[in-house]
Amino acid sequence: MFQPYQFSIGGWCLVSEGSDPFGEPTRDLPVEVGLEGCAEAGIKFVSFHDRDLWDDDASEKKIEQKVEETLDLVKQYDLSVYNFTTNLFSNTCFRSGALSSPFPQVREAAIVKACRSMDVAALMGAKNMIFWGGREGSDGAYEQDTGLGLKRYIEGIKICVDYALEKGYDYIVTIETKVYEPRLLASYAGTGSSASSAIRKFFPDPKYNGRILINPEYPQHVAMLGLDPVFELGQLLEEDMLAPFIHFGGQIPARMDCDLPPGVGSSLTADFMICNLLHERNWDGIIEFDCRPMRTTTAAEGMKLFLKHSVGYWKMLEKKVNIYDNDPIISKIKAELTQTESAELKSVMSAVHKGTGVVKAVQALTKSFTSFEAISEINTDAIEAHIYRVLQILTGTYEEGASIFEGTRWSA
Ligand code: GLT
Ligand code: MN
Repeated sequence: MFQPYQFSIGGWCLVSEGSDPFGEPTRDLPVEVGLEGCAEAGIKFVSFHDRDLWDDDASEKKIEQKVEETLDLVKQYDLSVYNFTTNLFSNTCFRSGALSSPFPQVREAAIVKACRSMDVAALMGAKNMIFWGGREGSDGAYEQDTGLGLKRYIEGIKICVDYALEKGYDYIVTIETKVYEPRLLASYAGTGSSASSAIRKFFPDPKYNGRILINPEYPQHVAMLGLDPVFELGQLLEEDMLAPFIHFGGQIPARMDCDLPPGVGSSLTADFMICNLLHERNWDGIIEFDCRPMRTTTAAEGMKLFLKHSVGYWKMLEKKVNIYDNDPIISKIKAELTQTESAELKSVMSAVHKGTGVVKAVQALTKSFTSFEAISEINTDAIEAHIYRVLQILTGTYEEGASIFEGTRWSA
């Protein structure tokens, strides 16, 4: 049964003021406007950084009080806290990095702040604790040996994970990947695949299985490199490394992180492929918007419109997934793209999985093989037909569009 996903949003998106490095804030909306907008749009969860709620040097008492106030406030709008995260990038003390800084005093500050946030995450009932390592990188590799920097960063997170495990907290710890920004050159473990391999290397003990995962931000943090997020997504799903939520928004490819509203500046087909792959793989998770209204939006009405658009855009993608799943032309195309393997190929694969008998299996396959010329004769036109039909579904022209398939083997 098709299960539509639920929604969450970063609390910081609701109060974002529209400033950029060259311009002052363009709006000043109380968080209540955003929370009310979430309730109206059907967003059920909201997430916070420690620093969204109190100053870094706040007393324990102040923090406890703020936690209570925040839980009360979100409850008034029928929302609950989904993620908690520690801000290791805004305070000027982290200008040389945080968990990875070459200065031990700065690393100490990062550990103190992050572990304090691990306690708060538990108090707030957060389902996940996010580590976004924006400052864990370099403006030009002048700081330290880059391998050592990575080790410091991931071992810093490991301190926090162990701290939480020893305290018996049951939330998941996630690394949010972004390859550069705010550092100019690179962040350590800045792509989904590099973070995934770092987790394997630094968290080998099975006690960590499923406890430290990756939360990507699609398409922003991948499209900013000019890459297509759906490839990274496939890897994370295949490796069981995908967190139970993704961040979602809009991004112009090959630009700094835009955090535009979903769909704005993005590729509609890539967004569809993300939504489709998550559903095809029966991923059970939540879509957390990490994006904001454009700078030209200044009033409450615009903020609420942005929230409704964000939810509506994702629901539109899911509607397209439903059409795609039930489309007779797509099903014929898909049948060609998902053919069963020959007995010989199956034997090779099972030998590889068993770890023995590969040579014998490849020899049998070679014997049954016809010729490269014969293989070249295979008809691969289904691939192009596939994208044409997807475009028709996405643009709502699939009814009249079906006519271009008439007379072909994919005709309904
Ligand atoms: C920052 C970053 C986001 C992260 C936030 C969590 S902070 O805005 O660009 O993608 O999710 O720390
Ligand atoms: Mn994010």
